[in-house]
Amino acid sequence: MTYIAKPKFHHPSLPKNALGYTHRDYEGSVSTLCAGCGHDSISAALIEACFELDIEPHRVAKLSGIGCSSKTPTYFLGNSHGFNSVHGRMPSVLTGANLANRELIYLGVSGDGDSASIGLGQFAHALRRGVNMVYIVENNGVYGLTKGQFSATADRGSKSKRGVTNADSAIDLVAMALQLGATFVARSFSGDKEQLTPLIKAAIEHEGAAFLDVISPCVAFNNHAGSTRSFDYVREHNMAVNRLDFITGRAPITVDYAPGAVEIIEQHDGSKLALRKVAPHYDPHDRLKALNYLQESAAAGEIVTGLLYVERDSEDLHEHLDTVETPLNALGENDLCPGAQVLDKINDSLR
Ligand SMILES: Cc1ncc(C[n+]2csc(CCOP(=O)(O)OP(=O)(O)O)c2C)c(N)n1
Ligand code: SF4
Ligand SMILES: [Mg+2]
Repeated sequence: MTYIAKPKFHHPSLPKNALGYTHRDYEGSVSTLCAGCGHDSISAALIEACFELDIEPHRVAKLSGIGCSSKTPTYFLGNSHGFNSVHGRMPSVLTGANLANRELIYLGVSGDGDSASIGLGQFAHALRRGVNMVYIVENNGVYGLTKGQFSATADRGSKSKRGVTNADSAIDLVAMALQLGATFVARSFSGDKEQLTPLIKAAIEHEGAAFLDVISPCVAFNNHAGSTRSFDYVREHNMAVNRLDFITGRAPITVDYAPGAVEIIEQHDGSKLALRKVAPHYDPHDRLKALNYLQESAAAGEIVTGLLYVERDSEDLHEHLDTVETPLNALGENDLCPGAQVLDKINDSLR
């Protein structure tokens, strides 16, 4: 793989965040993806979200599988931890890393091929276990890296670049995430940075399994007439149910909202989400209704985007397992090897 170095020079007037970092400090290598690929816009939104949240880059761990989408962690957060794993195996590697050190922010970056085919089982179990992470699928309906075969998320009846019709039913990862118990579920579009950036920020601050399905057109293999993942198609059929403003715990709510138009949702860390309802009757706290709404809208040919579900009192895997707060590599010998008496006590309790 080739890496293109970026010039080190920073313009002195670049805006800085509370840590004194500029956007440049959150960037990675120059992208080697096709010009115009939706995935690059998602990288840009991730950079923006981490800059705006004043995240120290060393607190982030990026994990991915295989695919053009899974290559993208090289192109953002170059000063963070990263692990490019095996095709479809990102969720288990992320789960292991998270169990070993809960102090990091985990970004799992995957593709529709990576998560809906070879990695479908891994996707399912990471979400049902409530691993504290942001799981992003950069969904283009094809295997971009291997030259554009239909993926399992491609709609039945949609056409490939060569005109072949897809006869298989599509897997809707959002519907699956809802059914599997993810506590934060959203869909967005790589071409809508205004919607995507606050969703990423909210997902990062969410405690538990946050799933983000981002429609991300592949300009090389799936951006033609007959595709349901092209820029034109998604723009025409995008139906946002709400718009999100992310407000950190420190900042008072200064925006003046019309009464009834906005719901304020508090998160564990004190941050707040101001949810502006576009579809007035859509309730993002009702898992079952969300599932129904999605399926009805899909049948009507609409692509529903926005914050689709959020659980107010979410929990994560560490709470379920009652694990120790300290990262495992920081535990001393006395903690790890508490002696024969303690071992006898444990053995006795199991007899
Ligand atoms: C075990 C294994 N099987 C198959 C492949 C071939 N392969 C590489 S990437 C890919 C699919 C990528 O599709 P997706 O996850 O949607 O990413 P995109 O390139 O579309 O972003 C496949 C099948 C592989 N690398 N490893
Ligand atoms: S092949 Fe498609 S998914 Fe891969 S970089 Fe090019 S446009 Fe993006
Ligand atoms: Mg893909």
